[in-house]
Amino acid sequence: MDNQDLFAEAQKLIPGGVNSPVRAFRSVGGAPRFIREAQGATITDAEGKVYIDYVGSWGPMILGHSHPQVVAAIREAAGRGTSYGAPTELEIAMARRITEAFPSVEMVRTVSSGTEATMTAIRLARGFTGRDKIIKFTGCYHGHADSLLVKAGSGVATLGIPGSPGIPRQLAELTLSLPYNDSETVREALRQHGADIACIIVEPVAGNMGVVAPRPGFLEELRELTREYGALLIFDEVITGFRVAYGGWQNLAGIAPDLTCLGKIIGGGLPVGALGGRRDVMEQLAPTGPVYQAGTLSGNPVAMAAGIATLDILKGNSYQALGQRAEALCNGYRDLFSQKGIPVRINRVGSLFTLFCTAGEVTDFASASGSDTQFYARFFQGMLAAGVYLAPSQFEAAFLSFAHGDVELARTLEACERVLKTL
Ligand code: KE4
Repeated sequence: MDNQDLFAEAQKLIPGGVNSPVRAFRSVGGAPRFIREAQGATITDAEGKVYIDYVGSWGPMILGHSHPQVVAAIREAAGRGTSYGAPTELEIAMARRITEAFPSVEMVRTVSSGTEATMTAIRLARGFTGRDKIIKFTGCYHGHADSLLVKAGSGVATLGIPGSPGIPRQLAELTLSLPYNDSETVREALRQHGADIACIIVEPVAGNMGVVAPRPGFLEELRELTREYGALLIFDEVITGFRVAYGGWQNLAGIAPDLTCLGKIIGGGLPVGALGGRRDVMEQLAPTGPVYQAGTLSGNPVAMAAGIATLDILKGNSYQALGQRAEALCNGYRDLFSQKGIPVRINRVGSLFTLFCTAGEVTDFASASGSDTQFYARFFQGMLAAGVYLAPSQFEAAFLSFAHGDVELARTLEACERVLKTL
């Protein structure tokens, strides 16, 4: 069957035909591509069409798809059993790698998704501080736990869902969502509610409104303010962890949050999330403390093997070279858009970037929302037809992998040049 037929079939059995909303191509139109396999920098759909992939499973595939050493590690682990529901040496090995890569992380709990990591982190912050209110930032997305689906980014922003039905008002009222990069509003919120704020959770580099870098000083001010008011600072590094550096943004910025959330890359493409941080906080987690959290497949041995293999390869790779390649691609895009007189604002941090179809700076969700999402949809469809698979939403990041070489970058820019001529 072709993509259209598969999509029709899938929609009979799965809401929207997808198991995660942003995959549905709702904001860019057309039928999503049903992927049959992926190798290196490319994915192949059910019709046998090959695309240069800039989604990379939304971040995990930084080494490229089907990396031989990662696949071998998965095969080897699976041959010894796929899940035990008991501790393994692999979980110690994963925890050691994370604590060595993140100096602020003294202890780690692995879970099965980024959502579980952030959901647990705010429960832990509430349990540790005895406070109920939390602060997040509008356009940041931290997974779909109830308290965090307030003015969220990613698929919530893509689909224009104001919040989400199903979240009790009394709970939603405990979440304050403030403008990203605006520490004055944070200062004011803490002046009013400081004694009730359990934590501030932030994407240190926002990836879910499209890529937005922190204004110099913004994160440092959050660190100072949380210390002043006795709230915990949580860095949601699910995207940035092992993406922007071997470690996270915190290593580059020299900031030590109290808790860090991870996911995506640490699973090497298998379901893994993790939270870690200060020992005195983490020890409040069951069974050493009263804050409960659990998971049947937490620390799954096959997922650990995939993640460990991925991290061990990454440790020897050059993030600087990856960033330079991303910069070359973004400069190529900028030149082509400029030659056509089409406004574009490209925000890039390392191998993470977003082409915003707007002329002005994009520094928060309000400015990101000023982008021409209709133009983005036309550009997306043109690139897709030309064999380049971009994020099917203006409010997402593009992810470059170590498997994207000069050939892939040249083909991408050739496609862009052809597509812009048609728009
Ligand atoms: P998951 O539960 O999807 O593993 O992770 C949630 C999450 C937490 N924190 C950040 C910063 C995240 O970006 C995410 C998930 N990212 C989205 C893409 N922007 C996942 C893609 C999807 O929802 O299908």
